Amino acid sequence: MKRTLIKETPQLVGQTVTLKGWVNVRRDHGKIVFIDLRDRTGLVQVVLVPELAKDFHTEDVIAITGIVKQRPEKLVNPNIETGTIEVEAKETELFSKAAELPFDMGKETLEVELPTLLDYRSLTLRHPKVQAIFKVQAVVIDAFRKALQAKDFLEFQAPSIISAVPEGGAEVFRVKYFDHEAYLSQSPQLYKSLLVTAFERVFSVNHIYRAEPSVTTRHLTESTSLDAEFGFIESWEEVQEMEEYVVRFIFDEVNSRCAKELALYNATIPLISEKIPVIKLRDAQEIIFQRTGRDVRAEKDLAPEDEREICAWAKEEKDSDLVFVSHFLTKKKPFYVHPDPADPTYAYSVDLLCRGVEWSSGGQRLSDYQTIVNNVHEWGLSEKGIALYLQAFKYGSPRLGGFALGAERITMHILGLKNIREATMFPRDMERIDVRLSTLE
Ligand code: AMO
Repeated sequence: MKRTLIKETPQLVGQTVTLKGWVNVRRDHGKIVFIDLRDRTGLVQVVLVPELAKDFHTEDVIAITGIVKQRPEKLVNPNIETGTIEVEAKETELFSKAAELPFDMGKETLEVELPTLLDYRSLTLRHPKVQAIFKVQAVVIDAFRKALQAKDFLEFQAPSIISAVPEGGAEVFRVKYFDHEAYLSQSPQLYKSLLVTAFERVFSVNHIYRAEPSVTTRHLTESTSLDAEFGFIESWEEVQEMEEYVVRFIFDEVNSRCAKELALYNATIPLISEKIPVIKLRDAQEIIFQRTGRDVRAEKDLAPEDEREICAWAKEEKDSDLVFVSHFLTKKKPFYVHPDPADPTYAYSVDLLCRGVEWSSGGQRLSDYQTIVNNVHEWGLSEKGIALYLQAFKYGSPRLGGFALGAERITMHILGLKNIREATMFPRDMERIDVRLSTLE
């Protein structure tokens, strides 16, 4: 019989259907057995006589043919979408038997520690609450694409094996690439900027690699970067405005497409005021000093606790979970950033912070060929090493800028997850590289 998807069952009362999926939970009540069956579209309660329920247990893959029955009012389960019905089994079939489980998969929340969650990834990714994370992430990435396509940006595929290090030298993975020195890309930065000189507006969804030598709750060595870059801007504020538009778009999409997933985590979309506040680094540091007495006013960057404090300020004073911090120190930024002509110590750079953590960096880039060349020398880089980038500006470039958002950080903070690894299917960090999925001895 043709397969019916679980989400369709409430519309099929009185009809015979065949459902295929995994046993989520089994409950034995003497002469009657209940199985919550799961497929990619949801959960449904199936009622069986013990002979049909056989020895099916959690994660067995089965088929059930039965009649969809309306549940009496007092037995309606408001917690599942199919809660108004149940399926009375007439026939069952076992497709695949699951081995004994290492932990209880039937609970609403998987009660395992992070290492177990990741060591058993093939199994834990089946849990509905774990799946919700990646459904939200898929919508975040899809919304990023849609937002930029609507503004006429072209998607490009960024290379991962590169020979230049755009974001500074410390955190790179070296790759032995035939007779060349190569790296895993820290960022598609140089490619996206040079592509603006050809296509005006580009974006990419790509992996970036950072040899982060520490284990934190917000750093991965391989993460998903949502990069955008565009030309003919009048000022760095246009970059920040485009980013604000994209973030609003993402929030709207997650809100309208992920209600069920947000509810599982008791999560709400970050509060976004009519206009996300924008504040310069030095002003942010002054505010931190005024609020906490901690004097960070001469620091070259924001420390994690500063980011938390400035987010707390935005929430309290501006009714916003998000805040842009601009004008970081030019010398702390890569060679391509555009200094503010009014005070070149500071750059036309802008980070977006949300719920205590940096979500993105961006800003206006240098576009004058000779200025870039001078900077390359000043930053101690090799002109030959980035000749392809320089070529783009040598032959004419509009004024340009862009930004990059971290997909895992967005997912993590929308759902209130404690560790970025939870928002990554197969996280890479100093200690983890799936040795159990390795062909190396
Ligand atoms: P940046 O280095 O700030 O900027 O990276 C942009 C965003 O990417 C995410 N991110 C990470 N997420 C998890 N683990 C990591 N190790 C990690 N590194 C980065 C963060 C961060 O805000 N070229 C610039 C972007 C630009 O100017 O357009 C860049 O790479 O969310």
